[in-house]
Amino acid sequence: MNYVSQVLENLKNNNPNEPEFHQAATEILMTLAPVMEKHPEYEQAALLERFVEPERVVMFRVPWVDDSGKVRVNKGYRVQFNSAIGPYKGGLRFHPSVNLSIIKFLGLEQILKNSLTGLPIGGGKGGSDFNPKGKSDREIMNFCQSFMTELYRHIGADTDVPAGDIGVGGREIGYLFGQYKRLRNEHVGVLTGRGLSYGGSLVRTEATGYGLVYITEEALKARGDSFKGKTVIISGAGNVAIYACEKAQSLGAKVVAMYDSDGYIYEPDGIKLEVVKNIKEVKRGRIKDYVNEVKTAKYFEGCRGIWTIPCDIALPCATQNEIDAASAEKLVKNGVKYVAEGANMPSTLEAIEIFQKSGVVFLPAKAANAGGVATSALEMAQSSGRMFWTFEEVDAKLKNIMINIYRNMESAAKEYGYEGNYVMGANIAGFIKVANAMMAHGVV
Ligand code: NDP
Ligand code: 2IT
Repeated sequence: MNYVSQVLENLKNNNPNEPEFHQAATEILMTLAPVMEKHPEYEQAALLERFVEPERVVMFRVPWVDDSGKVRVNKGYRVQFNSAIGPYKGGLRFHPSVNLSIIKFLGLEQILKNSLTGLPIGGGKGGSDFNPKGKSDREIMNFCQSFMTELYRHIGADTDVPAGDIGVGGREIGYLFGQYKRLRNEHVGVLTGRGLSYGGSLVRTEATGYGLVYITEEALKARGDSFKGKTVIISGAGNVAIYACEKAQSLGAKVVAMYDSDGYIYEPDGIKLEVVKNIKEVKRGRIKDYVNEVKTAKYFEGCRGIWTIPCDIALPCATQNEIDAASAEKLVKNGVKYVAEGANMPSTLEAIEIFQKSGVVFLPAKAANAGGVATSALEMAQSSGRMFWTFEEVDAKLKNIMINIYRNMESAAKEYGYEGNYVMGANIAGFIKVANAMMAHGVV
């Protein structure tokens, strides 16, 4: 058995009942075999065994009081996966499905994603099985304060810098930051995605969605094409989905469908984003409310049906494994040409294979959604430099970073003989930098 297969088998045996972690590790490790052949010194140094083992895992109790006065208890997590190239960096997810397997898959992905940005950030991820849906602002604050009351001792501006992810946006980051500042008596860049009045960066809110569209635009451009006139499907109706929609529309695309976890809206004339923003960002409501305001649109219960709508470009921006083999086949049959992942691991391994075999241009998450964390790193730079860049400055840097990611994964894929395979390209390009740093640090 070759080195990568051995490491993968051991990982599965040593971490049973962690299917998402196994899935992410399989996708990554299987593409690294050619790197291991070229660098036998990595095996000697047990580099892969170290790479797949988090440097530190923190799990903790989060007790809080709900509005009726009842005490509730949730699980809290922070996986500090790899700090070879910079402080741990990655979001916090609050969703009832969160468990150790999900946080570890996200953390592993984050190492390579952060490396691809070209900025000095290591990989980490955290969160809780707390469900923010339907909670009052006071309950959200109580929860965030309790969560930070444990987390604060493990993080720091030069140690580990969390940010948002599913269920964690500007409101939650504000409460988390307030509690950190109170406990540490320090106003520093310990979280990103902060409000503009207390150290946040312009464009961070838009960054993941904009970045996703910038890198897809680059892939289109390389093929003599553009977003203009393209039919686009975007899953999700949260932070990433909304700003992917905004940028795609501004480039002339027609976004015809979006969803939340209850169901999807289909609007053949093109979605009116200001209506979605009002429902989601202002009212914290459900996507089905859209059809009350836009009479030409239709609402369908359930999510999977969205992938049966014909489109040129699919941008999955909700959650892991939202595109399975059957959905991928349907998309291909209906003529999809580009799939770019805004969410983390939205396509199953089988779905990826179907896209690649069918000649679909497939841009994997760790490259395609890196704009969010890249802009987080720009927020860190502004914080430590006590500077504040304009929207145009940050946006230009973000675009540049996304174009560079595209070029780097393109050339890494080519160098290893897998031209056009961006899963190979992104994993290899991301890994090499981390591997070089780990080798330089010795056995740690
Ligand atoms: P939000 O919480 O803002 O939005 C998430 C959206 O996805 C909501 O519409 C939500 O619907 C939907 N969703 C979540 N879980 C499910 C599910 N199990 N089934 C169906 N729909 C679901 O999160 P973000 O937009 O920030 O994150 C979306 C994805 O992008 C995640 O995979 C995240 O890891 C990834 N990502 C986020 C970045 C960021 O900067 N925010 C950066 C890079 C990646 P509902 O409200 O009904 O739950
Ligand atoms: O998955 C991700 O890259 C994020 N949720 C953003 C992480 C960050 O630190 O900005």
